[in-house]
Amino acid sequence: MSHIVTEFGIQDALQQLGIKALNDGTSTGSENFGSGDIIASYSPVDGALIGKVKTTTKADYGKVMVQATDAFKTWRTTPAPQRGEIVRQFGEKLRELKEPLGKLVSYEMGKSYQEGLGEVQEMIDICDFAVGLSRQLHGLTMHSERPGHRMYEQYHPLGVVGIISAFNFPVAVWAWNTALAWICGDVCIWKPSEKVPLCGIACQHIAAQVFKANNLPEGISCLINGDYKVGEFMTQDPRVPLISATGSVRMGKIVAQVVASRLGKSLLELGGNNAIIVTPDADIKMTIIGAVFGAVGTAGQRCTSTRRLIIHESIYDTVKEALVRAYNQLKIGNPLDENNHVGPLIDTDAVALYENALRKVQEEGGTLLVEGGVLKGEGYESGCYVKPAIAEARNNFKIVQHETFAPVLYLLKYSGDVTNAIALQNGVDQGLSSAIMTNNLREAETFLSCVGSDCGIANVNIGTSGAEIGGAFGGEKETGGGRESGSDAWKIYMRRQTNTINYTTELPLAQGIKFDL
Ligand code: UN1
Repeated sequence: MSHIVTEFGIQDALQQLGIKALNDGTSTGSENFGSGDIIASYSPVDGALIGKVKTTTKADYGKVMVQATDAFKTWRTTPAPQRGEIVRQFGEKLRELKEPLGKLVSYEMGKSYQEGLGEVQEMIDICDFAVGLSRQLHGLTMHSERPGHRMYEQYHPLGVVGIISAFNFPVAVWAWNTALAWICGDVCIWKPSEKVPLCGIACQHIAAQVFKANNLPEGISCLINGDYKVGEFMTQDPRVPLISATGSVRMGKIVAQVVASRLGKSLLELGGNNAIIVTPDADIKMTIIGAVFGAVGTAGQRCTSTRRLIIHESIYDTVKEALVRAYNQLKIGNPLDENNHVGPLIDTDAVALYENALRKVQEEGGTLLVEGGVLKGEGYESGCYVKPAIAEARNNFKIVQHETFAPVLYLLKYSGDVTNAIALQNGVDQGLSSAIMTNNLREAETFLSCVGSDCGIANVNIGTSGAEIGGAFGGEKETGGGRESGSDAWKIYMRRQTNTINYTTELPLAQGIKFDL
């Protein structure tokens, strides 16, 4: 047993979450969820086997679908505020279990414990948001052109919502979707990333307890496990009207096409290639904090991570030197140890992609300012720890155009006014998050205007990551166009119906058409 498991209380956390500790080759907490091949979950923190999970076969999926569709019959007729009450209880359970769940997120995924707690906090926040929303699922009323007629629209539950989530936010992204879908009257089937299956099982246990305590069917929340083939059970299934998928652009293009071929709806939250523009009017201290957290937080594995810094030539050297100084102070190591800033990448495949990016940027003519490299030796036995790197590059390099899910930051120089920086910022295929650091109102407003950033998220004087749940989250272009979480994102989880009611004894037709019999 790894010392990290004991020293950092992982064992207790697993117990509190109802996940049987093992390393003995049997399945954990997954008895109800599958009879297929077994996937093992290894921690990128210390390389230890945390648990094994049975995957979902096509036959298992069939049973899950029966449970889900049955549960939908009960759930859709439960009044929305009562559904909100269930979500409130789920949020309360998350408050109780914030520490163990945050710890599991940190240990299974590799992000810092603080970020693990932050992720659970996002779940709690979206529950609170959804509770209020459960009394506000309102449509509009319109005036009818016909006398004695009333016209309005209302929103009804959609049915079974399929959620496919990525490893980097193993619990929060599911919660953004499921908390809203639940209050909307939908039931959910979730396929978490096969890299973090125990986080999925922990969440399923929490949800199941709440449903049981309220005599509700567990089918309101279903979990399936496995790789993309298991995801295909849902994307191909016409009984699943909405697929919400988070992950790579490559994955999203496949999901979008499969779902569109059966005219289903998809909500896609795909890759980003996020930049911060640093203008001559930027506060340098704030810039460095925002850029460093954006680039190295979650070891550069957020879809909102800062990948490019677009710096004005007049302050380029100042920013560059301050950044290098800050990078030299970064502590890399066990993410459960709060002294460390940066934890491991998710696995050694991710390490290979990181190394590839460093190689490619040099081949294309870039220069490494902070070299990076894979860490070896005590504490780094998992082989997943890398040093955050900075490279001077150009926006048209192929590798700069590509999202590498690792802590590699590209510095790009611009001259002239802010429109040149905006052109660079927009000059990529992705369109998730963007930011400008400036105290100049003209620059800030130009950046936010319709000729400014083309991203779904555009920030002034904060970094690209760490969006709050209250706003709609998502992006344009290859990021997929979906919006999750706050604002009116709930509408995608419902079907809209327009109703016209005639309370007269006449039957006038619209558009003035006469049809006398
Ligand atoms: C993601 O990386 O898929 O804005 C989600 C952020 C977080 C969510 C990131 N609230 O960085």
